[in-house]
Amino acid sequence: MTPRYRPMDENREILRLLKERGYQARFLSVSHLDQVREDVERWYREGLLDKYLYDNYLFRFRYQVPESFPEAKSIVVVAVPQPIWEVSFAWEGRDFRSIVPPTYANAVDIDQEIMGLLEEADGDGLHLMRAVLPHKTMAVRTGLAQYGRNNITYVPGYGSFHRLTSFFTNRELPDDWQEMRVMERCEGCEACLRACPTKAIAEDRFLLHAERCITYHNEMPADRPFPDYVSEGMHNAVVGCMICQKVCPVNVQVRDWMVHHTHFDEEETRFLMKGDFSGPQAKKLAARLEPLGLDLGAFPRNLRVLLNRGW
Ligand code: B12
Ligand code: SF4
Ligand code: SF4
Repeated sequence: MTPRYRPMDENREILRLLKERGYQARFLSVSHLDQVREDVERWYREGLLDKYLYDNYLFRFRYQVPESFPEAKSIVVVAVPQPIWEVSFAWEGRDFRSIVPPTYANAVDIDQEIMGLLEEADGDGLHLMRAVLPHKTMAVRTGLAQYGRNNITYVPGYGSFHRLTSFFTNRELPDDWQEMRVMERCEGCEACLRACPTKAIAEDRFLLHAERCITYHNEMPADRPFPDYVSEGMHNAVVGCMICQKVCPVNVQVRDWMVHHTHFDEEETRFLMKGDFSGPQAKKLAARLEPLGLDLGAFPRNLRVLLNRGW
């Protein structure tokens, strides 16, 4: 029987089922991993990346073929469209609505779905392994996405409303490696730069001042208080921040794409606000939060500021 996969799959047949789901993808050869490392690490060497950010997010990237997968030849980078998820909380007799931005939810399910679709489209013998690598850098380096001035990536049709993920494969696939590109629409725009309340997006450089981003602070464990320059009125999501994506004209078609996800009743909200997470109720709520990409670690701090400001 002729295998459905051909070496150097120029027709990108391997992506057939992903495309049918509206997912976009590109490839790079593992021979570029040193360059991917350099794209990120040079900023750290130059002292432009915060040490906490590096140690907690970037240090775990592995810019090499995994020891347990020596036959890896290429990486497939995938963009999966995602809406804003609406979450509501009953509190003092009223319902408060808030959001979880695109990309937090369903990470594990999405990876599993993609692996299943790639395997099904390829036929026998495809091996895949999740890549712990900087997905944005690889998405832009393959032309899958372009950077916005806000340092977030944009894909055709869905703007920045997508989750990125990548996988090592044992296939030799077309190499999409190219120069990094910023969207043409950013020229003369600056809407995100003006709107960013903490000046994480700044005039002095393209690279985000990540340690000033609201997301950096509200993703930290809840025992870390917010710094003074992150005031209560700036908070706009249970975790993360949507300000620079909401004002972006490229997102005009997706910015109102919101789907209701979960409601926490008065008793559950009270428990989340208490901050003492022991017993069976904690387990139950952790399970409710998990599909949203959240855990109890962000509570009660993040919810308290939202309820205080009346969202
Ligand atoms: C660390 C991290 C954070 C940190 C730091 C963010 C940052 N910009 O580095 C914090 C906690 C602040 C954060 C926040 C957010 N994050 Co985050 N985060 C990550 C993580 C783990 C790594 C990102 C990374 O590689 N940073 C290192 C820096 C150096 O890389 P970079 O940001 O791509 O910056 C490049 C450009 O600045 C470029 N550059 C610099 N100068 C110039 C000049 C020119 C001309 C050009 C072309 C390029 C260029 O060089 C850099 C390196 O390539 C990824 C997951 C992953 N495994 O990749 C998710 C990820 C990037 N995050 C994501 C999201 C959605 C967010 C938030 C939007 C969440 C939210 N709604 O609140 C915010 C956005 C903040 C922002 N404006 O960037 C998504 C992005 C999806 C998308 N559409 O882009 C990712 C990919 C998660 C995912 N699986 O989908 N995040
Ligand atoms: S708001 Fe303007 S400058 Fe910022 S990413 Fe969007 S188009 Fe680019
Ligand atoms: S996510 Fe919010 S704080 Fe972070 S860069 Fe965008 S607007 Fe600024």
